[in-house]
Amino acid sequence: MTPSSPTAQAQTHRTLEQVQALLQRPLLDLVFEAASVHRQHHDPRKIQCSQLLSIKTGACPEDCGYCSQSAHHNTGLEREKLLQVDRVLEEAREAKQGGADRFCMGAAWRNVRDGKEFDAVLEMVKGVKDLGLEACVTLGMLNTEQALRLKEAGLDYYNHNLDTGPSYYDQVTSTRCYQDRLDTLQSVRNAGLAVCCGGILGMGESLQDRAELLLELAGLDPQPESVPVNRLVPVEGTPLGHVEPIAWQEWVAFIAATRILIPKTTIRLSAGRQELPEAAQALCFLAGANSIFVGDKLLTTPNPEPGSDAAMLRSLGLLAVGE
Ligand code: SAM
Ligand code: DTB
Ligand code: SF4
Repeated sequence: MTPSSPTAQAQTHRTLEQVQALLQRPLLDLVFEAASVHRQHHDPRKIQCSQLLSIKTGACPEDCGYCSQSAHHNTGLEREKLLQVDRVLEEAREAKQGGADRFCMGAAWRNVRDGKEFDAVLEMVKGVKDLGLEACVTLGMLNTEQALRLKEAGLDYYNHNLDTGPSYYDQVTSTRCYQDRLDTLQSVRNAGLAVCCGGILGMGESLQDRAELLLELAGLDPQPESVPVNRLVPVEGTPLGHVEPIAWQEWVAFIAATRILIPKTTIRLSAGRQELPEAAQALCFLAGANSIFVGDKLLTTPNPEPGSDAAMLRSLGLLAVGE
């Protein structure tokens, strides 16, 4: 699949060159346009708040170069078996009390396998829904039948990221290919689940790779309901553990371009907010970001303290959806 495939172009009416040019526009012009698009489709004061929990940690057979949980890297992370359903629901209850409106459960699996563990995940999804939260899971690859079982359990979103553009993908992960990711996204769609699909900036990719990723995301038909934009969290022991962090301006530009190309989606400032000054986060919200991860931990790495996030939102006149 090339980034300038007919589907991608028909959806966005943009070529790879045009998306690259968009990412390179003077930043404040780009933010201004994105903010206008954002205000046509969304209430600019509302911020959707998701909370993450790693329900099965480490020892993943995939070799994603950024990931603390890959068995191929020596990150010192303690591996854990699948958590008990009750424990997960206790965490979900606390997340709701803390102001989250969606609970996202992540497992370090290459793919979903039918059996007791998947049945337990279905119980977790049901329990999270019974608490009145939206439910999202990210479990690696799956087929349509498995996606349908998640849908029947009440799942709202399935997260499965394309991570980067197709040309750069094999530099980041070698144990699967881009088409595997697209196939899983299709299974998710077949089951009628909402798609949460985004990527990571700052893995040494070029501007063209970022433009390719944007074209792929915008070319999904229908476009994803949710786009998480992660800034690489460098993890010691991974091949990307010492990559120079990208400038915040590049994150803002990517978010603005995402808002212009995928106007109706929810854009999440995902991993990497910890190191991002609040003023830069404010610019991201202006450029169309309307979601964050809350809680002091992502899956295995730290996230800003809940109190400081609440204060940031208040200071910007923004409201958590659950408030
Ligand atoms: N194993 C499943 C998969 O790969 O789809 C689900 C869990 S995986 C940890 C979810 C996503 O987290 C990845 O696709 C990647 O985009 C993001 N992620 C993982 N480690 C990261 C890091 N160090 N920095 C930024 N994003 C990261
Ligand atoms: C996504 O795009 N980002 C989240 C979620 N989807 C699963 C994960 C971020 C993980 C950051 C590294 C860690 O904490 O292990
Ligand atoms: Fe495994 Fe997902 Fe981490 Fe890749 S990103 S190593 S698939 S947990």
